[in-house]
Amino acid sequence: MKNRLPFIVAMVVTALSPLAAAAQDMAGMPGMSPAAAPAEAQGVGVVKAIDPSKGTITLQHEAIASIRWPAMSMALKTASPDLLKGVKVGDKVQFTVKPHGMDSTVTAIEALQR
Ligand SMILES: [Cu+2]
Repeated sequence: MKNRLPFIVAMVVTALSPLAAAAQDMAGMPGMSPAAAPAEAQGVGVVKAIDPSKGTITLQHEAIASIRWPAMSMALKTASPDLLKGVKVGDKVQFTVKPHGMDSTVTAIEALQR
């Protein structure tokens, strides 16, 4: 994951942007590369851990074809700590992610039927 994600981001940038050459160099640098931030994507996964102090949630998510993410377990930042209140470890969830390499952010999340 740590090695593959920047490559995946670069692939997405290459596919979407005429500024790909410049954007690849800055992929993963928060705020530096608007071209490296494609539209939000929908994912499904299982909550493996929640860290309220960091505002992160670890999801074992399925592959997300639209942003070329393979299935993996990863810790994600959340747009708001409130997002963590409605879910718990073990929940199967549907989530919205704003992909940006290791700084990808969950912007919405809800538990699916248990
Ligand atoms: Cu992932």
